Amino acid sequence: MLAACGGDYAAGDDFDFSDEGWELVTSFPGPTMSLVKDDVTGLAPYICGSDTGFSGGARWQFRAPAKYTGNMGRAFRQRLTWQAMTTFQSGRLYAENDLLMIGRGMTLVTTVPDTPRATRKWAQFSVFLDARTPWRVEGMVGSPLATDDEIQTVLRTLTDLQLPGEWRDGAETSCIDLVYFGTP
Ligand SMILES: [Ca+2]
Repeated sequence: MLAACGGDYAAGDDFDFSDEGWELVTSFPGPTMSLVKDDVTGLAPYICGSDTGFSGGARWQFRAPAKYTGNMGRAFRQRLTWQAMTTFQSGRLYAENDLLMIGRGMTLVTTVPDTPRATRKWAQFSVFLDARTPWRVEGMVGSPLATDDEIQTVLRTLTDLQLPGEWRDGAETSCIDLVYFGTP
């Protein structure tokens, strides 16, 4: 475990120095990622994705860099926490967006509700890295709830972690900060 910024976690980012290798996951052309190094709120730095409007059926996500992957078994029964903020002019709010963990042979998805409803207002998010959060097994009939064993297996063989990015069907700039994976 690393001990930094006053907390324990398996991997984390506050974006103080760079975008740390985060990227956007998108199935359509358009959204671009940026590192905001300074802003009037004094809350920078953080990373953002900007899109120009409705993106079709699939929403875009933030993909965590390599340090969040590999054997992350020590994150089991801990939490993933982060903050998100969105800036928008118009468009409808999505009710939720997906959070994905992909391990060897299995993709787990949970939907994250309570999107940031006001423009430029940071919101705190937290999910459990165990069955206390309803992780669903994607690609299986009925998308059954994942068991603790399945979640632990995915964490031990993690190849991809994707946090919600897009929150609206209109143009937006949506940002994340203070990501801590495997934190108490
Ligand atoms: Ca959008």
